Amino acid sequence: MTQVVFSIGSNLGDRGAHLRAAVAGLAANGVVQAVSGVYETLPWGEADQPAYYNAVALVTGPHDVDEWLRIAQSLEQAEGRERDPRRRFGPRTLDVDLIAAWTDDGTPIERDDPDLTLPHPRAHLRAFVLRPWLEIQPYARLPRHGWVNDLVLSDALADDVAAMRVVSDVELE
Ligand code: A4P
Ligand code: MG
Repeated sequence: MTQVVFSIGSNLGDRGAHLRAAVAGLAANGVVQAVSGVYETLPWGEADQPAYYNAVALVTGPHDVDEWLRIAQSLEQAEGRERDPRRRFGPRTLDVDLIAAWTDDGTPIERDDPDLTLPHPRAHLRAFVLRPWLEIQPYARLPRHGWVNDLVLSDALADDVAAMRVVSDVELE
């Protein structure tokens, strides 16, 4: 049994429908304990692409983290995800990333493997991950980086947090 914080994002097609499909797919593989609201966010990494819808889900289930990665990738494929090797941070129908994971005694799972890095190597830089996570877990800690609340309030993320907009007419559960 593991507990995983997933980040889900979409900036192509029916963004809300892709995120709903991701949450339904996670629920089919475990218990979705909480899902954040949906945030519209400016593209991070490559500016020349549409705005994203982003959300975060807290999930427990009888899978190890390698199995969760395969589940995440199969959910992306089911939503028609196509990878463009020239655009590392380019547009996508659905991205499902593992942000952090814990064993059932609450120990953080840390990995430095490029195929699965935990915690996610860019999570601490991303308002679109940390702000929705804070909404569902006010006392969360990002392993290796500390309190999510402190990261959200840091000067480095202030502009990105201010630019996020809550999308009130999309519900994921
Ligand atoms: N991988 C390693 N660690 C992980 C992990 N913790 N979770 C490997 C998921 N995958 C992990 O991922 C590339 C490789 O990372 C995989 O082979 C996997 O084994 P990918 O999903 O195939 O490709 P990607 O999505 O282009 O890469 P990645 O790393 O997921 O991209 P990012 O860094 O997530 O960037 N702006 C906004 N506002 N909102 C977004 O959601 N997303 C991206 C994608 C860029 N800009 C964005 C957003
Ligand atoms: Mg990904």
